[in-house]
Amino acid sequence: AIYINEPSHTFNEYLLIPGYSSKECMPVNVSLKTPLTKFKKGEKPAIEMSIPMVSAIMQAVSGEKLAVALAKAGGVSFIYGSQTIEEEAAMVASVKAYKSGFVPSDSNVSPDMTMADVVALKERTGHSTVAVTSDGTVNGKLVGIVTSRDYRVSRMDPATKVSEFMTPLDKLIYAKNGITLGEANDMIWDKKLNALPIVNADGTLNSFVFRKDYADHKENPGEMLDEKKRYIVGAGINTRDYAERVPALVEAGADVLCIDSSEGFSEWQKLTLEWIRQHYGDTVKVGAGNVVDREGFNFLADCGADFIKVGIGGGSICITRETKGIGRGQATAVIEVCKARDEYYEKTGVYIPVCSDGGIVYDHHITLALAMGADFVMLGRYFARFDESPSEKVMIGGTYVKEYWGEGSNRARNWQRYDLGGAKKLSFEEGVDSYVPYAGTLKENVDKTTSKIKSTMCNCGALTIPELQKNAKITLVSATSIVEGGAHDVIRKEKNTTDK
Ligand code: MZP
Repeated sequence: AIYINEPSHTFNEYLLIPGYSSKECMPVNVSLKTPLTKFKKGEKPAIEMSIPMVSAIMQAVSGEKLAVALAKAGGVSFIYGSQTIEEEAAMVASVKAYKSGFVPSDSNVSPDMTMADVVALKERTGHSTVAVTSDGTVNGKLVGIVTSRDYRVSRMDPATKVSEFMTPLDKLIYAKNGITLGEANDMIWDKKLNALPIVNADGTLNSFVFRKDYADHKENPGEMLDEKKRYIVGAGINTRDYAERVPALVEAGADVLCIDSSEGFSEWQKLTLEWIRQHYGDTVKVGAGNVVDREGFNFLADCGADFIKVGIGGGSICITRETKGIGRGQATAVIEVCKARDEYYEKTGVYIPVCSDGGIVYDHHITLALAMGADFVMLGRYFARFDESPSEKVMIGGTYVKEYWGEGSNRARNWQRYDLGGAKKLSFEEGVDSYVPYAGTLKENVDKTTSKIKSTMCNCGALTIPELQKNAKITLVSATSIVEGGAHDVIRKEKNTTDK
């Protein structure tokens, strides 16, 4: 046997050491954009996400409702594969049938920011118009806009406050949500605007219609603003019925697939990837996994995976380590695989995104996973807690909880995930059936989580995920200092169990 004498570690055994934060290091300037699929040096990935979060390929997590909510928030869901091919394809098709509105502008500032902040924001997003909302978020009330002309003037005095330069609401041309694209376009041209803000009934910003939006959609001026664009959705596949399942999912409109397996360093994954490449070339994007070391990563990279998932045994509902004695501490696995990914990129010029799958307990574990090199994380327990997950919400002991069960539990019976050939059945359980605290809507939770990630990134002096990966300083902590990390030596008045 080969012995690795260094213990493998979990995220909870690490902390980030703050780096230098310049005055540009404000959450509003942080971009969480990240690649989902591989790309060559100098090229762009076929699919990018606005937030580094995807939902687990699980019955209790990724149905069509959650997929739409997560796509709206900028991430991607992978519809679960432990259902018939027809059922899974129908779920994918129903997500694709939703039509998204014009994407809400990510250019939001609050009135008390400076024009230097606006200029930085404009340069980052490329938008000609910036929304000024009461608190700088898309949920705040629209109180004004700052246009390209204002930036030019403000360059002379970047310290000026936005409130002094913005066009206030009472002087503003804006439209109520529900008008047609043709009507919006007429207003844009009549009033010589670059962009028309659209507000919801409660006065919050819904979106901007830019001239470019009209150019992209002008063949259909009657289209209601809420139409045309489709949400990105992924779907899980297995290594048994891919010859039937993949065509059905592609036909239904799946944008990306992922082989769902508890252990991905196998010939079964190679055969699946080969079949997809033979039949679809590179047009069908497919992730593979899960692996926990350099050899596993290199194998799947050479087989042609579009992204590679890391994690064995760390999932909240997973008992694989207890039942089979296989696995690796999630942080150690991510660190080693990401190092292999960087070496592969150096050698081949092909960047294969790495997904850290399972074991995220606190929001800051996401930031740690990213700092350790992951491009995005896959979460099950986290999303299962929300209104949009497919599972039942029940009251237990006076509190609302949602059901959450593993794919390797007798309830899900996803034998294909654990398949090593042989009988088509789950011989023993590798997952449990459980409850998780109910936590409300996806949007409010994802907003809170991403704002924590952005805030930590600012403390580390990073405005993008690649900057965090390059510059983060990470320290192992002792068992005693983990205790010091929570509230201690006080009697807490109350604890919100859903707020991590
Ligand atoms: P978590 O976010 O709940 O900690 O972990 C979710 C991940 O656990 C999934 O993405 C999947 O990789 C893994 N999983 C799903 N079912 C089981 C099981 O029954 C499991 N053992 O380990």
